[in-house]
Amino acid sequence: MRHIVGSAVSVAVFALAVGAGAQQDSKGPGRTQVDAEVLMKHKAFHITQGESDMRGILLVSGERTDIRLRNEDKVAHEFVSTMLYNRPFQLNGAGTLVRAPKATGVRVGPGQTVVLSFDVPVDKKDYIFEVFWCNVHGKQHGDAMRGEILIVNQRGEISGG
Ligand SMILES: [Cu+2]
Repeated sequence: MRHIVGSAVSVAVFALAVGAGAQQDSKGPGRTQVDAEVLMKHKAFHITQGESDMRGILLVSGERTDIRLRNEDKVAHEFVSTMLYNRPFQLNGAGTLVRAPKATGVRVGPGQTVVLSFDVPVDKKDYIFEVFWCNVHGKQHGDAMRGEILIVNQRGEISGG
């Protein structure tokens, strides 16, 4: 009997440790480059990478995109978005699929890191807005755990807008 399961687990633990580690070595070998990173801390979202001018997440339409979700709180948080509704995406890490009305997302346990991978939607408009929220702490307007995603056709196209 081969210990395939055992080695898979140690790889997963290593990946998690790297993901939760220092933010400085983002270009180091073995570390996945992501397009955006959202830190969940003190029951708020903090966009630590890939932030738009409007303090939302900036994405480019049609591009394969990775968003890292890091939960540093002691409670579970969710990243649920209208952008992911009816859209295939991959989860890397210990996340659970979450469905809400007209939105889909992932639940991230305390201290966990999950990477979401998907193709950013394409639209005829120059830019479109989508929203994201934690379905536990951000359901109401005015709650802290809500945010916006700005999708542009090309990088830098709306500078000045
Ligand atoms: Cu939450």
